[in-house]
Amino acid sequence: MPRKILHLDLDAFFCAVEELRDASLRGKPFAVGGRPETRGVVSSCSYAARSFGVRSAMPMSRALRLCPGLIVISQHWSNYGEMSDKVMERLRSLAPLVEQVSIDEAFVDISDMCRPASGAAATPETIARNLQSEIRTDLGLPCSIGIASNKLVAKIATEVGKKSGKQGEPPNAITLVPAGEEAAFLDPLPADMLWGVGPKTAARLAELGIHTIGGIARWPADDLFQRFGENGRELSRRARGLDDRPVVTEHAVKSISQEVTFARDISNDRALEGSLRDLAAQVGRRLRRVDLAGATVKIKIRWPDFTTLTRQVTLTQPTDQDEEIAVTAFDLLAKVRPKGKAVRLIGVGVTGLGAPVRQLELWGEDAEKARRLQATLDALHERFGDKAIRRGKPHK
Ligand code: TTP
Ligand code: MG
Ligand code: MG
Repeated sequence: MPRKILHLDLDAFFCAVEELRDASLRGKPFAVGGRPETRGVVSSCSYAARSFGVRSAMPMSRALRLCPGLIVISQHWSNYGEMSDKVMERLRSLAPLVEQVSIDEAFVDISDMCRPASGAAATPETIARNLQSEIRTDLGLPCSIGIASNKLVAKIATEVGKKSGKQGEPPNAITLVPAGEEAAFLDPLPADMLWGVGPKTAARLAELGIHTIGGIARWPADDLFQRFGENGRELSRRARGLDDRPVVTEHAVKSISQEVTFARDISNDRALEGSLRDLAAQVGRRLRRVDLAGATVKIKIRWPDFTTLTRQVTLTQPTDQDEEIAVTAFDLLAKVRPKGKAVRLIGVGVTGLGAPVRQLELWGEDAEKARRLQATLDALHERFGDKAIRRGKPHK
């Protein structure tokens, strides 16, 4: 029996949440992201803005040139997290096998719901329609859904649906790929829509005259292996619509990170430490909200010449504490940064996520005190916002 995998991705997610805060934004060209004067980039843009060529990850200054009337809204992270949690909860009440892959996106294995075991089995189409209209009516958010026999094709189905929407409006698409038609569905699509085809691989494929996924599927698999190694073999399988990865519920989130690009390059140690501390606090808060801790702390640095490096270290025990993340990040920074060297971008993240260790004896009294302080700070932040309160200098 082929599986039935549903993939859901919210339409212009951050923008949709902003429209709930301010209904007058509806239908207007607007973007959520950083201010243009601080080298901000677009996080999410409304479908009306997309008609002007505005896209995610584009510098906000460029977005404004493309769309002069663009309204720029700054991010309200806690709202996005809250709405994302509600959507995921909704999915988990639909079926037990839910894999969240990003803040606004998840796979659900609905195979069991479609089996005619006890009386009338639902069709994938009804499941998708009902889910979409519930999320729209109860949570106020538009979404697009793809359904296929595996994750790879379901995700691409969602993307194809989003592209076929009416110009200037959230697509609200539902796209079904019947079992057996995977390869035919993928055949005409551009090669770079296939997972594993980045810009470099796409360019090398184009040199061979391969521009579509079907082109990859028809190319001899041995030759793809010769040219691209193991990835080539995988590409050949995927291009034919084959993917047997299961939907996994645990540790769907692989890493949590936060970064900032400075308006002007920064060489002052204290300013850098201050930024790292802010970023560590955001990472810590996001960890605690989803009840996870990270075993590995990493930093990312971009120098003024745009060269970028990352460094990481694995702790003896996973942490979800701002202070520990910050201090570890300072140490990593001190190791790679020559004194006084200017920095363009800095980021902090954690990976190796798992359940936080909570046993008292492993922590000791000081750690327990620190955690209670952290919980109090979290509660204050929730009530009064980010800048309301912060600790003094970190103790090394
Ligand atoms: P996406 O699902 O990629 O984009 P979207 O929901 O805004 O629009 P659509 O799916 O309809 O194409 O990302 C989900 C959210 O993640 C997005 O609303 C904002 C955030 N995000 C960023 O902050 N930076 C980015 O570069 C991207 C791509 C997304
Ligand atoms: Mg989305
Ligand atoms: Mg998404």
